[in-house]
Amino acid sequence: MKPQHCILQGAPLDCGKTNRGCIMGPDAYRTAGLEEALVSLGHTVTDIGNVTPRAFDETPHPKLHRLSETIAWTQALADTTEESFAKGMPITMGGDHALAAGTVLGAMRHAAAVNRPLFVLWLDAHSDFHTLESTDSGNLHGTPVAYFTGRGDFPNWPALPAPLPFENMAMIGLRSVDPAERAALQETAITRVDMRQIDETGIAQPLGAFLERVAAVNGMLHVSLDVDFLDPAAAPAVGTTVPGGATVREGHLVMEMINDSELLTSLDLVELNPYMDERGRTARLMVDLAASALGRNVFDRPTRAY
Ligand code: 6HN
Ligand code: MN
Ligand code: MN
Ligand code: MN
Repeated sequence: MKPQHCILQGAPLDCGKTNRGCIMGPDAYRTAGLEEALVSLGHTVTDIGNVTPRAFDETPHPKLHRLSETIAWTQALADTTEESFAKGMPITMGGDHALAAGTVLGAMRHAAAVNRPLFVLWLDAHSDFHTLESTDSGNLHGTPVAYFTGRGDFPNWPALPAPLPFENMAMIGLRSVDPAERAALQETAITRVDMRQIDETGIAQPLGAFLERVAAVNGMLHVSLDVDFLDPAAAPAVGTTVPGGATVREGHLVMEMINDSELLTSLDLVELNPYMDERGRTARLMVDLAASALGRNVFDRPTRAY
């Protein structure tokens, strides 16, 4: 990856689920040395601080948790992300995965302005493909993919320039998909790579095929990395633990392939719950994965305990 101007934006959004703690995520990434890691790789970095949502009025909804707050965050993050694209590469330090509604919308607006297709790589145990109707938990971090692909009604949410085409999306690491999400996914052209496929074919083959499709049309690539993509033994600081996730090696391989592709244009680091971490090990691992996506060589990984 050529030297970039990285725009670190904190998104301490914690409204996408009932368990609290992701509010501390941005400061955990700062403490774990994200900026220093990127600078050491030859990039320049501006940390613009934490985004704040506009004032919102939360009228309790019978099913959906903190809907107005999530909409307010979506607007603020879309606007900030769009502005950050004018300066460099937005790297969003979450915050829970509801933030991706805003960051992907911001990336969509930028892609429309520069007339390039946007692709999204979703690294997650979950598909986050619920609509406001189909969610059974009422937790909106389970809904951003439905929002930005134009599936289901999201009344009062910011309008999309155009829905993200299903063909422009890959989900890798799947192992916890609710029945309604699964039925809906099967009707789409979203590339879905579950842990069984990863075990059978390796992770490099399906990822490489997706990156080739992005490169073939000079696409922009937004990567959304959920902590629970990783196995909880390696990354315990997450509220939605699902055993059997990606290893540290698979995580680094994915990130190194993303770096080699030179396609990355924006990155989300989501779902880190520092309250559940063990002496910062998950925050450090996430920083190291981000560094791999931005050019850290396999031989240059720091020797440090996770
Ligand atoms: N995430 N499918 C579950 C739900 O509550 O709808 C889990 C969502 C997890 C969200 O991965 O960011
Ligand atoms: Mn997620
Ligand atoms: Mn997840
Ligand atoms: Mn669910």
